[in-house]
Amino acid sequence: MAPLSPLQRYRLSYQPSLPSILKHLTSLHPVPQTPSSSLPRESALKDLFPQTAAQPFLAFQQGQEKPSNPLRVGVVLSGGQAPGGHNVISGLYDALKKIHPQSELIGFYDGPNGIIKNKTLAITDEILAVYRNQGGFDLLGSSRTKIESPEQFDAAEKTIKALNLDGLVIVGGDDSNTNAAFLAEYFKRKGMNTRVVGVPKTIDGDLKNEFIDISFGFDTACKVYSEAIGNLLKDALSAKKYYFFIKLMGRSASHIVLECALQTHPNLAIISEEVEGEKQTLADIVQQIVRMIVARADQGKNYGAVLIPEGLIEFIPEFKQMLRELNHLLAADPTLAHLREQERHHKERVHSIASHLSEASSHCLLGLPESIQKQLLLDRDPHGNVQVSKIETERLLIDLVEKELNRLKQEGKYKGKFSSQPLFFGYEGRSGLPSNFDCQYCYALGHTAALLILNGATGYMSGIGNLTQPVSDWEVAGIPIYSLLHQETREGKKKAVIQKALVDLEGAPFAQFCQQRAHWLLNDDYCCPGPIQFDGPSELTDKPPLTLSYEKSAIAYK
Ligand code: FBP
Repeated sequence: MAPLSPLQRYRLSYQPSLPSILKHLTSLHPVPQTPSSSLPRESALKDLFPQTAAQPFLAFQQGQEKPSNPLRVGVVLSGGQAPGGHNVISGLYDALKKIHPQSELIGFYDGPNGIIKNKTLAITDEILAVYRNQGGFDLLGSSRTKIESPEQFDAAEKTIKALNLDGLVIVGGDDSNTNAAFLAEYFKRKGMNTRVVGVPKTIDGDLKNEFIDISFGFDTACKVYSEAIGNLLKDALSAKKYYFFIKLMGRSASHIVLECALQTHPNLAIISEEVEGEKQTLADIVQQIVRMIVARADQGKNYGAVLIPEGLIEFIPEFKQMLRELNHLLAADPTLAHLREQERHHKERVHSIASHLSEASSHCLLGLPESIQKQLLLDRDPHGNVQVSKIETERLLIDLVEKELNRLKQEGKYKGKFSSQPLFFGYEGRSGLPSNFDCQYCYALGHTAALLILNGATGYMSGIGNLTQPVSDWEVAGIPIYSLLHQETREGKKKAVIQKALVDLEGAPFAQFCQQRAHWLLNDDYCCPGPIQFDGPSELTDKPPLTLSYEKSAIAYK
């Protein structure tokens, strides 16, 4: 393991608080709520989950103490890193040891690959001691491998049987938790007693719904980005010479942009869901930025900042259609996949691909700069998604804005100076030292996963509610993953997946943003949140995300 900095060492001694209800795990009893099968569902979905579709939501209440045998549980980290992953593991480990001191926790290396290949690490007090409250996923590593083919299911079954596991905890986003639901169904069908439990992870914040307040990692990542954005805004105000075009991670939804905008007050923040809702074209977005720059230049201000969501391109109607066609085409035609590898003849290659697209999509693709065309044609991720983090939307926008400003300058309609800096904040937020909020949330999620396994629940997600209240009042639940599934077209095929939660344009956080944004446009109302605080008044150390607080207070006032 790499050496620890003084702050990392100091954080090892932080003891996350637990919700009161989780303090006596072995005396908690599940209380079944509404069965998830009573929710409206396409019958194709029900057919995929004959064993697990009818499971109820689970609440827990204190009852008689029930001693348990030792449990053997496996844990895997899946997908992109999110701050707090190590605390899910430490919460799970501590809970298993409380349930029975001889319980064992076995970590799988390299994400789901480790399950397929049976690559494991027996987790001990000593191993865990240097990972408590630390960022990253480096204890076990991670991957985006999906357990999908019959051979992979077979390999997973062999591993789980060889290790004789009572439970398997899958820490992941929407795709990984979907995978957890399929594995739970498969194990049950095979008569295996291994319970599969998911934990909601992703910095993107799009794994949430009426049962899940927020995925872990979102809070820390947004605080890391907001610190940097706040500093850039101060720099803009000091030097008065740059426009910062800052792309922020979040493959689909704009939750990160919305949260960071509310924390820092940039001059403009683009919300992909609004772009789609209002059917804005790329030209409309460019015009919106240009209008802001011209208006500020009229006040003698030639500096500022624009926040851009990573997934923007997929929400612009003309791009959405083109990407749908491209995904379908590249998934179906191996000849084109081969062409993708021939880097030298880009023009020829892109024209050949465009000739298979509709007229509008072909026009859209051919009208883009070569660098963006190349990025759009890169290999899809294992889930069939375009790798939006590799598409330099911030540079595309700068390019188009600059052209338009030059045109206006020639017409005498713009007299300012435009000097820009493209930035992308993504990976640096995914492995930061987790905030107190994420440390405590993850520790509680780990405990709840152990509780679900102890109570024989499979195909469930670990759920913690009431997150804007003091930790002692947080609530605990088992959420049937089936209840979160719907059918979606991926790589040209219908698939059961957990629906990503996009920014709700009717919701309280977006309403807050709309109320303030006109003011941010011209005024320098910049806010500098500074670095994550671990010690001090709880107002500084334990604040949940602003978007979550606005959502919860809106519910309270309904
Ligand atoms: P998860 O959904 O797996 O948590 O990952 C989200 C994310 O961080 C996105 O914001 C980003 O687009 C993507 O991962 C980048 O993936 P990769 O690590 O494969 O480059």
